Amino acid sequence: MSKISSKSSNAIDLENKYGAHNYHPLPVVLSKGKGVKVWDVDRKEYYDFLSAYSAVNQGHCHPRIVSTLVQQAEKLQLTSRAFYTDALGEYAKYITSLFGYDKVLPMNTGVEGGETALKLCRKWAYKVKGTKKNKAKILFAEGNFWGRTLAACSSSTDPDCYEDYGPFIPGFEVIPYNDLTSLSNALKDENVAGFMVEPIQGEAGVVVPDEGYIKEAYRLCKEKNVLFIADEVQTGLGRTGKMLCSDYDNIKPDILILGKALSGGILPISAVLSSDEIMLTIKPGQHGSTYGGNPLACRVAQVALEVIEEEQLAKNAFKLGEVFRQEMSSIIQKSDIINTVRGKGLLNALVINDSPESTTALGICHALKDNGLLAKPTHGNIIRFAPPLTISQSELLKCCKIIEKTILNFKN
Ligand code: IF1
Repeated sequence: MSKISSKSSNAIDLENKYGAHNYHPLPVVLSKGKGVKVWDVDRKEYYDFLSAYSAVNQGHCHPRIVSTLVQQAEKLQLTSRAFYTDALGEYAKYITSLFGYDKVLPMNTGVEGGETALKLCRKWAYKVKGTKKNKAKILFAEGNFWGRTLAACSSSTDPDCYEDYGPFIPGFEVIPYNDLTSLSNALKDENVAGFMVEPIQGEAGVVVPDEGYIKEAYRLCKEKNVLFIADEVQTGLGRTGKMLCSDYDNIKPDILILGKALSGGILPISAVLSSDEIMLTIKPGQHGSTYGGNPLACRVAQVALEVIEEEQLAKNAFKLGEVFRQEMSSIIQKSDIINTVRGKGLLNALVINDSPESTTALGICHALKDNGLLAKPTHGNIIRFAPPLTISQSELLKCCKIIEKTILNFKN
């Protein structure tokens, strides 16, 4: 591992001294980003293969998004929803027609999107489906990750997420992911109101379910008048090679949750989309947020979506994802430390041939950093590779060479 400069170590010391220790970052101190690249305080260049966990699909500091941010920031930034603005209606019309829903409820972080979706599901259960008060149940998949709130911890199966955060929220039930029999059995309970699921599990290690799992899960839910809630905060907005990962299964989730790249990584913006029947169960004053739907976020989100559409980022992700997995497969032939590559579009992961408790994956990420590419392990032995969707084929092939060189020369 390369020595870090005094500039970097000063920044690291400050963060450690005055910041909470709720992360353990790689020893790199970034100060600039543009497109698929970031630079550290010593002006060393890196390819960003994390994209802030898929929030920077449009590339760092995308010029159109930045200029929209600046223009709106000099005009009107935040009014709260106590008043109307000239931005929210236009944005709401744009995003609902883009994804084919009646209404959008704008929030800020992805987890607030998840919380909003669960509140809508419970409201709908009581007001429309007729579930007995406080009896509504919501299903989640083992390995799910949808944020850090107590509700998110209450549905988590990862001790790092839930340990010592109890007591947990009742009415949540966890079933195995990619297991239709378990889902079908769980749906026998008439109090089940919703099933919230990621079409590909990101944090679990880019776990791609069997072909048709999402489609059949959706059908089973519809059969029982249970809401299918798609958490596309990480998989959405072109990341997996389609606008939505759900598009691979040709289903339209009853509730769709978007976040991260909805702002192109410029500020926290999330959105929950649904039908009038579901959305209008929440009446004025029954849900909201200070910043939700602020004019700055509306203008930024709209242009961030336009960039994805106009630059055909989903198509690029689809094409280059296939190139990436092919390149990784050829490395797997030559190396005994990696055994699997998996993913869709430009959401991929390499499974390291070592135990989840090992530090091999982290060691490889340190070596990748020294070779100019930033990536991070998810669980233990899995390294996620997710560059901005604006990456070119030649940049991608250059990065595959960096990954190959690092893997083949890696000594644990
Ligand atoms: C951290 C993980 C990824 C998400 C999905 C909702 C949210 C996330 C599918 C909540 C957020 C982030 C959170 C961030 C690291 C990152 C992450 F490693 F934590 F699990 F991407 F895989 N649904 N994921 O992935 O969105 O509230 O964060 O805006 O908490 O360390 P958020």
